[in-house]
Amino acid sequence: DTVAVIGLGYIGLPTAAILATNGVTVTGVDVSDRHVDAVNRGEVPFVEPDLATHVAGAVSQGRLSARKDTPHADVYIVAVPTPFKDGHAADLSYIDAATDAIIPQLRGGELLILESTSPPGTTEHMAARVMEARPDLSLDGSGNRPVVHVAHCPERVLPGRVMIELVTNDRIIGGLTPEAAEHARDLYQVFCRAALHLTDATTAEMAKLTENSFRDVNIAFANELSIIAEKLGIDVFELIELANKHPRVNILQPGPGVGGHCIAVDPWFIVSAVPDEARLIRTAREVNDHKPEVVLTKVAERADRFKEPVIAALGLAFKPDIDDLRESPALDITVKLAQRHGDARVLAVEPNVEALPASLSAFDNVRLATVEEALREADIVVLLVDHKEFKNVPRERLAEKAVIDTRGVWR
Ligand code: SAJ
Repeated sequence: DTVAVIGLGYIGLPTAAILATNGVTVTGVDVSDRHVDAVNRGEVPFVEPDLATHVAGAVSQGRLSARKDTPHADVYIVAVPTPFKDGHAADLSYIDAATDAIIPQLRGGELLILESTSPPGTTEHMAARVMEARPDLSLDGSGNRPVVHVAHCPERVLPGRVMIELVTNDRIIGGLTPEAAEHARDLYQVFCRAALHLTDATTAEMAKLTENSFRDVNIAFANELSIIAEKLGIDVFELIELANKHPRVNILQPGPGVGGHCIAVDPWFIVSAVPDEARLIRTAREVNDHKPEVVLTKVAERADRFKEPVIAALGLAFKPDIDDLRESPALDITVKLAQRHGDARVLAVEPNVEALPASLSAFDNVRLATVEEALREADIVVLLVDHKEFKNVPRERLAEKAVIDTRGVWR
């Protein structure tokens, strides 16, 4: 079988590469010249451990190539972004565009898999779009029309561990029909060594959203505890460590907010589908989104004590030991520090980048600094990301400073 993977991003490209290195002939399709050209040269347009080796190998063996238009294939995997629009509803325009490009290629017998994280009902919506355009086909063989199988198989891999987790994570496969799910299982069996669980499409969509909402709600619980503990004058990290000694308690860690393109987004897809019912899930999002303001208020209280304070923001990425700054609460906080404290100098410390992002370089009171410079110059140190470089800062270097440690690294 030939496979076309639509969308060569953080999920599509690793999936295309791992299928190809397992002997499948894969065409990657992307709207971006940069992505297409990079893949055809055997290169990777973004950082992900081990991905470069897979792509280089697959391309040199002639198993993987990329192009901008959608070819005919036996299996289509759609892995395009589903951002949210105003009001937090999902923007399905990328999925619709990918589907519209596939439709004219269909002859019957193909399998169409949606991998993008999607609100409940999206797989059915995608199938309905195909059926509307192609009344000569069917989803189940009804009327003796050739079948197009449609399934949802959400990605669940952790950025930074994608090439490992593609192989080792269980997968959920939701078919619009049982046959569609079975066909999709045959495909994922090519590279996935873990269990493949078959269900219907809407359950699969909700399973993915539920996993990320579970994490969001649990982080919100920790973040709320951090605000409560502050009020009570106790250390939240000690509190959580002690509560977690109970055999059935496992609280996550508070921080300056929740970032990344999944956990801070996906719960809204549930909320916008069932706004009256999803009360806890909505509140968790609000608690986590409010956390940067709580940190900013704390910094402002400290900054008031200085005439021209030097504020060091340690970490810009959305989580430790990566260079990904997108939807990062640490970056958001640092930008607002620069905005709101015009009289201050802000030292942004991010060991994983070589230059300030545009949102920060626009300010003339911000510069990219090393840990050493921050320790030498800062009056106020705000630890935002638990990067490994920050963990063994000698505590005596912090003694004279106002320290706000949002991750509990220096307890
Ligand atoms: N965070 C905390 N406290 C914690 C754990 C995380 O504040 O105790 C914050 C992080 O700092 C970060 C955010 O949450 O800002 C999200 O980080 P993460 O490591 O929890 O998750 P992601 O966004 O990198 O990846 C998640 C994963 N989902 C789950 O673990 C349930 C991954 O498996 C998914 O594939 C991915 O979302 C996705 O693409 O949906």
